[in-house]
Amino acid sequence: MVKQSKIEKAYQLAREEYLELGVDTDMVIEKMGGISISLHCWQADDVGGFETPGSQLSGGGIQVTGGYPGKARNIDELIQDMDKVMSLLPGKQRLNLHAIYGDFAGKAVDRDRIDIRHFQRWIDWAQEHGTGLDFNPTCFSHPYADDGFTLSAKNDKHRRFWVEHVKRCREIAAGMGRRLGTPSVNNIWIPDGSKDVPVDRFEHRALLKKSLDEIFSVKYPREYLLDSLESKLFGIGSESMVVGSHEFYLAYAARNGQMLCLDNGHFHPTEQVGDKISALLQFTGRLLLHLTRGVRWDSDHVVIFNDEISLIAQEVIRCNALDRINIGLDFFDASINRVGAYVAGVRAVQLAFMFALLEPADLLRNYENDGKYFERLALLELMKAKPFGAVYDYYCMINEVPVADNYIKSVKDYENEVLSKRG
Ligand code: RNT
Ligand code: ZN
Repeated sequence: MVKQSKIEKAYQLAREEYLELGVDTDMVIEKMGGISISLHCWQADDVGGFETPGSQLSGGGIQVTGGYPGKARNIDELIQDMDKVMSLLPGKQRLNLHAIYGDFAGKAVDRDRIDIRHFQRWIDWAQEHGTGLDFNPTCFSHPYADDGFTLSAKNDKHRRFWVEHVKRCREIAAGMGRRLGTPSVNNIWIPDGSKDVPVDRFEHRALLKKSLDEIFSVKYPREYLLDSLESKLFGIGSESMVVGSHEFYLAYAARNGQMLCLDNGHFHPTEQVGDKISALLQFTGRLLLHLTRGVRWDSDHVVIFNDEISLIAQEVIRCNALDRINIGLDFFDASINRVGAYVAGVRAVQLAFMFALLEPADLLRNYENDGKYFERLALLELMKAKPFGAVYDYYCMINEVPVADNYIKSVKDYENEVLSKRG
C-alpha cells in the first residue's frame, strides 16, 4: 500500500523538479483530465459479440489467442466489466462498440437489419455515466465475409448487404451522438484483401470507392457523427493485397473530409506512426488513433508504455493537437485477466500522454531553433529519468482510484469474486 502522505510528498518534489524546467505539473494534471480514451469493448470477450450465444471471432484476418477464464458472455457481464475497468482509471473514458455488441434479446438480427433500438441499453449506460459512445461496423465473422470481400466484393448481393450494414451503423452512431451530446466516431475497417497475388486490384478498389460514395451520400451533422477510415498493410489471409490500403483511404479521406484512423499495428514495423501525425494534420481535420502493440506482426497485444506509443503521444502534444485527435485502443489479449489487460493498457496510454505533457517544450524548441542538437538530445534523455511516475500517482490519488500497484489487487479481487465464477 502506498501512503497518501508519501504520494503527496513525492509529488511536491516532482513538481519542483519540473518547475525548474518551466513545466507546470498542476497544469499537466488539469490537461490529463480532459484526455478521454475510447475503451474498445471487444477486449472483454475476445471480439465475440452478442449476435448468438457463444459468438466467436472468425475471419477478417485478426486473431485472438489465449483462453483465460472469465470472459464476458453477455451484455450484463460486459457492462459489469466495463464498470470495473472504469472504476480503476483516473479521468473520464468513452466506450467504443462494435455493431455485434447490440442488445438483440435472443433474436437473430442480421447486420443489414440493426438499428438504434438494439443499442438503447448502451445509450442509457453512457447517459448514466455522463460519457460518449463510439461505433464500428462489423464486416467480419459473417458468412458474407467468408470469401474475404465485403464493401469491395464483386458479388453484388454481398456488397450491397455490407453497404446497408455500414449505412445503418452510421445512422446508429449519429443517433448516439445526438442523444449523448458528444459526436460518435464511426470507424470503418474492412478485412477485404487477398492471400495470394491478385490480378485485379483495380476493380476491388473501384468497388470500395463506389461503396464508400454510396455510404457517405447520406449526410449527418458533425456534432453527431464523425466518420473515420482505417487502413491496413496486411492481415492473416490478406498478405498479398489489402483493398483498403493506406494510400487508398488517405486519398479518399483527404478528398472527402473523413477522419483517418491510424492503427499503429497496421504499418510496416519500421514505419513510425508518430511521424505521420504532423503530416496528416496538414490535410485532415481530425485523426483517430487505434493504439495497440504489434509483436512481430499486427498481433494486438496489450499496449505498454513503449517508444512507439510515447512518440505518438509526444507528436500529438507537440502538434498542439489534443482537440483534433480521438484516442481509441485496439488490442485483444485472451491470455491474461481481461479486465486487468484494459487497465494496464489504458494506464500505459495515460502515462505516455502525461510524459509528453511533461516535456519542457519551450526549452527543447529553443535548443532546436538554435541548432543546439547535443543539448536537445541530452535533455530528451534526461527527461526519461524525471519523476513522472510520481505525477501519475498523484493524478490517480486525487481522482480517488487505486494508486500504482494497488490496482493489481483490485483486479485480482474482481477475478476471485466475479470472473472466476463465470462458466
Ligand atoms: C483490424 C483492425 C480493426 C479491428 C477492430 C476489431 O486489424 O485493427 O480496428 O481490430 O475493429
Ligand atoms: Zn484497429
